[in-house]
Amino acid sequence: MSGNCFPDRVDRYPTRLEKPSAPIPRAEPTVWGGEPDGPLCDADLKTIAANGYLVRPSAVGDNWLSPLRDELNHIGAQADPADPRIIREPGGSIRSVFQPHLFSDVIAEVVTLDSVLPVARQLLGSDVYLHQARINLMPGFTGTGFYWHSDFETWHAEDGMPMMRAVSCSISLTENFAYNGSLMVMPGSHEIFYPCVGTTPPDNHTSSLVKQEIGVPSQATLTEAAARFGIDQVTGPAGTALWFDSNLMHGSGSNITPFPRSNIFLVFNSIENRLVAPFRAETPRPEYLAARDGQPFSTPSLVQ
Ligand code: 6CS
Ligand code: FE
Repeated sequence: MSGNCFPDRVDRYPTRLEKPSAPIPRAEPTVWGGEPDGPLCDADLKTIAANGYLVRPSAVGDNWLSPLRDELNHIGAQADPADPRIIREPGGSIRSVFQPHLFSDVIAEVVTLDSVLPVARQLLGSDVYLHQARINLMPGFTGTGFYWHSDFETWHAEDGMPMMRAVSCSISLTENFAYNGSLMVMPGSHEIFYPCVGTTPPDNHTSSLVKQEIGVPSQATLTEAAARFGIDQVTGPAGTALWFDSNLMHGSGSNITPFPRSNIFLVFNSIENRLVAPFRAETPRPEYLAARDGQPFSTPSLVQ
């Protein structure tokens, strides 16, 4: 398929094109709420607005970490081989599990912690719902990474997310060192949308979740972006939350160390940014990858 499936719709961020196209400056704010709207102070809000990401240690207390790790092992052990929500590495080990909050009450509780939901609401300045939730498991020795990408590029093209008004919260369950496949980000890159070359094949998600090949910038684009923004590596102890904007350029290398890396990954979208038909794919991805009828969280925790 080529071109916009819905030519009458305004597509502010055209991507999956036939040939390279110039970068597009971001139109929307990154931070939609202010200091009175949630737990983040003005300095935190300025940091994420400028860099596109914010690291918050101790988002999940130590008492949560071993139950959560147990849940991950439990989900892995119980996994139905036919369940499409379980994504495996080519070698067979589990790479990601989508909708883990439906497998585990403990994981569901994490979503509504004071260090999680109210932050998402503050950043997006509205009620929010879960667009996507997953656990990522990067085992020692054999874990493979994620190539450079902007999440928004996929969510816009394949899921029909209209605007950059979504934020991801990645909570580490193991220590992130510089050497065990921790996330690399290009600080400030969330301000630029880099259109990608190549049309979306049918059922792209059946391969892209193991190895993304469509919707990744060219090497020339990444070279320019890295020269402009630099690369930060996000390290920190288990329990740290990394908040990052939907359009931040990020990726990770493989993990050949013995130290596994696992995290709970929650994507919040504003209820004012609900999905429409995909901008560059014939059919929407399944609900477990991109919620179309996600329920807004109606009982926000009180801000202390
Ligand atoms: O497909 C998704 O929703 C997410 N996963 C990958 C590998 N790339 C785009 C986005 O981050
Ligand atoms: Fe990503």
